[in-house]
Amino acid sequence: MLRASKLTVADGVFLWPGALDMKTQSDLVAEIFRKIEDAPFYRPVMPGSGKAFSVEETNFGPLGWISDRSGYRYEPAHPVTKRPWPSIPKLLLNLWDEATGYAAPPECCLVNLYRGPAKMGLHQDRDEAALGAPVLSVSLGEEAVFRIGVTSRKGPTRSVKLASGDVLTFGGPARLAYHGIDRVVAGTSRLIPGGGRINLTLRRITS
Ligand code: MD3
Ligand code: FE
Repeated sequence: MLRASKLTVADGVFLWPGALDMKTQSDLVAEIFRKIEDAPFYRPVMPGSGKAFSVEETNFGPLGWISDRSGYRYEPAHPVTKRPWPSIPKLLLNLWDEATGYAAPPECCLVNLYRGPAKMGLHQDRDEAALGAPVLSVSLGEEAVFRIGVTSRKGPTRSVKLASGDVLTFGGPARLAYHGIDRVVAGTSRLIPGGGRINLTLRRITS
Protein backbone atom coordinates (compact mmCIF):
# COMPACT_ATOMS: atom_id res chain seq x y z
CA MET A 1 0.00 0.00 0.00
CA LEU A 2 2.91 2.36 0.75
CA ARG A 3 3.83 2.86 -2.91
CA ALA A 4 6.26 5.72 -2.42
CA SER A 5 9.64 5.77 -0.78
CA LYS A 6 10.04 6.82 2.81
CA LEU A 7 11.61 10.26 3.37
CA THR A 8 12.98 11.45 6.71
CA VAL A 9 11.60 14.96 7.36
CA ALA A 10 13.15 15.32 10.85
CA ASP A 11 14.36 13.00 13.61
CA GLY A 12 11.35 10.67 14.15
CA VAL A 13 9.24 12.16 11.30
CA PHE A 14 8.77 10.04 8.17
CA LEU A 15 6.88 11.04 5.01
CA TRP A 16 5.60 8.81 2.20
CA PRO A 17 4.60 11.31 -0.52
CA GLY A 18 1.69 10.01 -2.62
CA ALA A 19 1.54 6.77 -0.63
CA LEU A 20 -2.12 6.20 -1.56
CA ASP A 21 -3.03 5.98 -5.25
CA MET A 22 -6.07 7.85 -6.65
CA LYS A 23 -8.42 4.85 -6.50
CA THR A 24 -7.50 4.17 -2.86
CA GLN A 25 -7.99 7.86 -2.02
CA SER A 26 -11.45 8.03 -3.61
CA ASP A 27 -12.53 4.71 -2.02
CA LEU A 28 -11.37 6.05 1.35
CA VAL A 29 -13.27 9.33 0.88
CA ALA A 30 -16.43 7.37 -0.07
CA GLU A 31 -16.06 5.25 3.09
CA ILE A 32 -15.54 8.38 5.23
CA PHE A 33 -18.70 10.00 3.84
CA ARG A 34 -20.71 6.82 4.54
CA LYS A 35 -19.48 6.72 8.12
CA ILE A 36 -20.16 10.41 8.80
CA GLU A 37 -23.86 9.85 8.13
CA ASP A 38 -23.75 8.16 11.55
CA ALA A 39 -21.18 10.52 13.13
CA PRO A 40 -21.50 13.95 11.50
CA PHE A 41 -18.80 16.62 11.55
CA TYR A 42 -19.33 19.15 14.33
CA ARG A 43 -17.39 22.24 15.35
CA PRO A 44 -15.53 21.84 18.67
CA VAL A 45 -14.94 24.83 20.96
CA MET A 46 -11.85 25.86 22.93
CA PRO A 47 -11.61 24.97 26.61
CA GLY A 48 -12.34 28.00 28.79
CA SER A 49 -13.16 30.62 26.15
CA GLY A 50 -15.66 28.50 24.20
CA LYS A 51 -14.34 30.01 20.95
CA ALA A 52 -15.20 27.78 17.97
CA PHE A 53 -12.49 25.90 16.05
CA SER A 54 -12.22 26.79 12.35
CA VAL A 55 -11.80 23.04 11.68
CA GLU A 56 -14.80 20.66 11.85
CA GLU A 57 -14.21 17.25 13.42
CA THR A 58 -15.51 13.76 14.01
CA ASN A 59 -13.83 10.46 15.00
CA PHE A 60 -13.73 6.76 14.19
CA GLY A 61 -12.66 4.04 16.62
CA PRO A 62 -13.31 3.08 20.25
CA LEU A 63 -12.18 6.50 21.52
CA GLY A 64 -12.66 9.95 19.98
CA TRP A 65 -10.74 13.14 20.77
CA ILE A 66 -13.03 15.99 21.74
CA SER A 67 -12.69 19.58 22.95
CA ASP A 68 -15.32 21.55 24.84
CA ARG A 69 -15.46 24.27 27.52
CA SER A 70 -14.27 21.75 30.17
CA GLY A 71 -11.13 20.65 28.29
CA TYR A 72 -9.59 18.19 25.85
CA ARG A 73 -10.21 14.47 26.36
CA TYR A 74 -11.03 11.12 24.77
CA GLU A 75 -14.64 9.92 24.83
CA PRO A 76 -16.32 6.70 23.60
CA ALA A 77 -19.32 8.56 22.11
CA HIS A 78 -20.07 11.47 19.76
CA PRO A 79 -20.76 14.64 21.82
CA VAL A 80 -23.83 15.60 19.74
CA THR A 81 -25.46 12.25 18.81
CA LYS A 82 -24.22 10.44 21.99
CA ARG A 83 -23.71 7.32 19.83
CA PRO A 84 -20.43 5.32 19.80
CA TRP A 85 -18.01 6.40 17.06
CA PRO A 86 -18.04 4.33 13.82
CA SER A 87 -15.21 1.82 13.37
CA ILE A 88 -11.82 2.76 11.90
CA PRO A 89 -11.64 1.86 8.15
CA LYS A 90 -9.76 -1.42 7.64
CA LEU A 91 -7.45 0.24 5.11
CA LEU A 92 -6.21 2.61 7.85
CA LEU A 93 -5.59 -0.25 10.31
CA ASN A 94 -3.50 -1.99 7.63
CA LEU A 95 -1.66 1.25 6.90
CA TRP A 96 -0.87 1.68 10.63
CA ASP A 97 0.64 -1.83 10.76
CA GLU A 98 2.68 -1.30 7.61
CA ALA A 99 3.94 2.22 8.37
CA THR A 100 4.50 2.07 12.13
CA GLY A 101 5.04 -1.64 12.93
CA TYR A 102 3.63 -0.77 16.36
CA ALA A 103 2.40 -3.88 18.22
CA ALA A 104 -0.99 -2.49 19.36
CA PRO A 105 -3.68 -1.07 17.03
CA PRO A 106 -4.72 2.60 17.01
CA GLU A 107 -7.74 3.43 19.18
CA CYS A 108 -8.63 6.81 17.69
CA CYS A 109 -8.95 8.12 14.15
CA LEU A 110 -9.56 11.85 14.44
CA VAL A 111 -11.09 13.25 11.24
CA ASN A 112 -10.37 16.95 10.62
CA LEU A 113 -12.24 18.83 7.85
CA TYR A 114 -10.65 22.05 6.58
CA ARG A 115 -12.81 24.30 4.40
CA GLY A 116 -12.13 27.89 3.34
CA PRO A 117 -9.90 29.69 5.85
CA ALA A 118 -9.75 26.81 8.36
CA LYS A 119 -6.36 26.27 10.05
CA MET A 120 -4.89 24.73 13.19
CA GLY A 121 -2.57 26.68 15.49
CA LEU A 122 0.77 25.35 16.74
CA HIS A 123 0.16 22.74 19.48
CA GLN A 124 1.41 19.47 20.97
CA ASP A 125 -0.59 16.20 21.01
CA ARG A 126 -0.27 15.20 24.66
CA ASP A 127 -3.68 13.93 25.75
CA GLU A 128 -2.65 10.29 25.22
CA ALA A 129 -1.29 7.97 27.93
CA ALA A 130 0.54 5.97 25.22
CA LEU A 131 3.16 8.61 24.39
CA GLY A 132 5.53 5.81 23.39
CA ALA A 133 3.29 4.99 20.41
CA PRO A 134 3.73 6.88 17.14
CA VAL A 135 1.03 9.00 15.46
CA LEU A 136 0.09 8.46 11.80
CA SER A 137 -1.50 11.12 9.57
CA VAL A 138 -3.16 10.77 6.14
CA SER A 139 -3.87 13.86 4.00
CA LEU A 140 -6.77 13.88 1.50
CA GLY A 141 -7.93 16.67 -0.83
CA GLU A 142 -6.46 20.15 -1.11
CA GLU A 143 -2.82 20.74 -0.19
CA ALA A 144 -1.91 22.04 3.25
CA VAL A 145 0.98 24.09 4.56
CA PHE A 146 2.04 22.03 7.59
CA ARG A 147 4.41 23.53 10.20
CA ILE A 148 6.57 21.30 12.40
CA GLY A 149 8.77 22.50 15.24
CA VAL A 150 10.50 20.94 18.22
CA THR A 151 9.36 20.05 21.73
CA SER A 152 9.61 23.66 22.99
CA ARG A 153 7.09 26.18 21.69
CA LYS A 154 9.71 28.82 20.87
CA GLY A 155 12.09 26.52 18.99
CA PRO A 156 12.69 26.61 15.24
CA THR A 157 9.96 25.43 12.86
CA ARG A 158 9.89 24.35 9.25
CA SER A 159 7.16 24.19 6.64
CA VAL A 160 6.20 21.07 4.71
CA LYS A 161 3.56 20.98 1.95
CA LEU A 162 1.17 18.04 2.42
CA ALA A 163 -0.67 16.77 -0.65
CA SER A 164 -3.52 14.30 -1.15
CA GLY A 165 -2.43 10.72 -0.49
CA ASP A 166 0.59 11.67 1.62
CA VAL A 167 1.22 9.63 4.79
CA LEU A 168 3.28 10.92 7.73
CA THR A 169 4.38 9.25 10.97
CA PHE A 170 5.69 10.91 14.12
CA GLY A 171 7.44 8.95 16.81
CA GLY A 172 10.27 8.98 19.32
CA PRO A 173 11.78 12.47 19.58
CA ALA A 174 9.04 13.94 17.32
CA ARG A 175 6.07 12.61 19.27
CA LEU A 176 5.84 15.78 21.39
CA ALA A 177 6.91 18.22 18.65
CA TYR A 178 4.81 21.35 18.17
CA HIS A 179 2.92 21.30 14.88
CA GLY A 180 0.00 22.95 13.07
CA ILE A 181 -1.65 23.74 9.76
CA ASP A 182 -1.02 27.33 8.56
CA ARG A 183 -3.46 27.15 5.66
CA VAL A 184 -4.99 25.02 2.92
CA VAL A 185 -4.27 25.87 -0.72
CA ALA A 186 -7.63 26.29 -2.49
CA GLY A 187 -8.10 24.73 -5.90
CA THR A 188 -5.34 22.10 -5.61
CA SER A 189 -7.69 19.06 -5.53
CA ARG A 190 -11.27 18.09 -6.33
CA LEU A 191 -11.22 14.88 -4.25
CA ILE A 192 -13.45 16.00 -1.36
CA PRO A 193 -17.17 16.54 -2.11
CA GLY A 194 -17.83 20.20 -1.27
CA GLY A 195 -14.11 20.99 -1.46
CA GLY A 196 -11.36 21.39 1.12
CA ARG A 197 -9.06 18.98 2.93
CA ILE A 198 -9.58 16.01 5.25
CA ASN A 199 -6.85 14.85 7.60
CA LEU A 200 -7.04 11.50 9.37
CA THR A 201 -4.89 11.16 12.49
CA LEU A 202 -4.46 7.67 13.99
CA ARG A 203 -3.39 7.45 17.62
CA ARG A 204 -2.95 4.88 20.36
CA ILE A 205 -4.43 6.31 23.60
CA THR A 206 -4.10 3.67 26.35
CA SER A 207 -0.77 2.05 27.27
C1 MD3 B 1 3.38 15.89 14.88
N1 MD3 B 1 -3.80 17.66 12.81
O1 MD3 B 1 -5.41 16.83 14.82
S1 MD3 B 1 -1.72 15.96 11.21
C2 MD3 B 1 -4.27 17.19 15.14
O2 MD3 B 1 -3.42 18.07 9.39
C3 MD3 B 1 -3.37 17.71 14.08
O3 MD3 B 1 -5.17 18.08 10.66
C4 MD3 B 1 -3.09 18.23 11.71
O4 MD3 B 1 -2.31 18.16 14.39
C5 MD3 B 1 -3.94 18.11 10.49
O5 MD3 B 1 -3.82 17.14 16.29
C6 MD3 B 1 -1.73 17.67 11.51
C7 MD3 B 1 -0.05 15.69 11.48
C8 MD3 B 1 0.35 15.45 12.89
C9 MD3 B 1 -0.42 14.76 13.76
C10 MD3 B 1 0.07 14.43 15.01
C11 MD3 B 1 1.34 14.80 15.39
C12 MD3 B 1 1.59 15.84 13.25
C13 MD3 B 1 2.10 15.53 14.51
C14 MD3 B 1 1.88 14.45 16.65
C15 MD3 B 1 3.15 14.80 16.98
C16 MD3 B 1 3.90 15.53 16.11
FE1 FE C 1 -1.88 17.66 16.45
